[in-house]
Amino acid sequence: MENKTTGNTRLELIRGDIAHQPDTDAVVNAANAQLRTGGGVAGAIHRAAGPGLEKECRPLAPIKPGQAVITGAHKLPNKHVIHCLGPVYGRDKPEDQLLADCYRNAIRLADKHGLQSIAFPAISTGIFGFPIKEAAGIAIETIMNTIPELKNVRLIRLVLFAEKDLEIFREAQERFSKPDTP
Ligand code: AR6
Repeated sequence: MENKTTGNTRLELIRGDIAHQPDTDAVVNAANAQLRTGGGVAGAIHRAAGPGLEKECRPLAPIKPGQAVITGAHKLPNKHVIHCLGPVYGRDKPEDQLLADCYRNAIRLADKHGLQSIAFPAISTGIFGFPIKEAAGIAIETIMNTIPELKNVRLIRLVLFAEKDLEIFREAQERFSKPDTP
């Protein structure tokens, strides 16, 4: 586990399942535009939350790439689910800015709702095809640059499904904290 503290907010990188983060106020869903259950993260979250989540989502859809919306967590152990639509790599442009918008908008939404902790998956890096190394750099940079404006969020956790993805995110964190290292 890798921890970095900036001001009063900690960024934590772990390997795990986004649907099993009982100690964070919110978990982020890598959603589809219709906020329906799907594969990957969305499948895991909707399965664990139960059908009430999709019902609550219905009037909030469709959402646009980069947008984030908040719902209850239903049968998940968290208080809320924040649903983000990541960009489809090669289709939704500019994809780097849209991915940054996801992280920024989700964190701001959590902060606005007075939440203290939020867990993210690696948005867009599965079915949506965003190269993981590039996505990791954008995620880390956006999170670190958003931290100074936060009033409530004290923990931001990135939950990586695979050990190799965790390594890539750790390297991105190193690059961010030591930008001059080749
Ligand atoms: N916990 C943490 N990470 C996971 C989990 C999990 N349970 N399952 C997969 N990952 P994806 P996207 C990783 O495809 O690319 C859905 O069908 C996975 O290895 O879930 O944003 C939606 O309905 C990958 O690194 O999200 C959308 O249509 C990352 O999480 C579409 O897929 C994201 O993979 C969204 O695609």
